[in-house]
Amino acid sequence: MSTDRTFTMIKPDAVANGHIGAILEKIAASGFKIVAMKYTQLSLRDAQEFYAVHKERPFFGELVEFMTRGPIVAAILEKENAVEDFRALIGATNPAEAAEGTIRKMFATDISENAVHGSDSDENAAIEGSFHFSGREIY
Ligand code: RTP
Ligand code: MG
Repeated sequence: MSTDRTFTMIKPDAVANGHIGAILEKIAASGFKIVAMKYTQLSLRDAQEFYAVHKERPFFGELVEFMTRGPIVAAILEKENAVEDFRALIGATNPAEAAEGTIRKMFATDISENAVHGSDSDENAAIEGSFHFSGREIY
């Protein structure tokens, strides 16, 4: 995957609250192009593997339960400086600390149920994108 890509998920809380359209609109308006997208649901195993880096954290069980609770939207986004710019667009992990106008400020419930995921490095963007999409699903 090129370094101009990042990976995102619209998490189960935002999907259940009817925010898919508004979030995708904001992503598009911010200059990101969708190069892959699917509506899916993580299995327990998927979520444990995807968030394996957090497995020793106290919130891991809660995180896995939340992320498998309902469907998500997974997508690969393309833009110059995609990883950093997307993290800026979604805002701080805790919506109470997120800047005005960020996706988490607008749509997240709390620090656990925070509406969206964004890769934190080019390396992780590539790993996470490949976790969800095969080469022929990326356009
Ligand atoms: P993400 O990976 O989902 O984009 O979020 P992030 O980088 O902003 O935050 P990270 O530290 O990677 O945490 C991953 C997700 O775990 C949940 N979390 N809950 N209850 C808590 O204290 C807590 N802390 C983190 C959130 O869903 C967070 O996005
Ligand atoms: Mg993270």
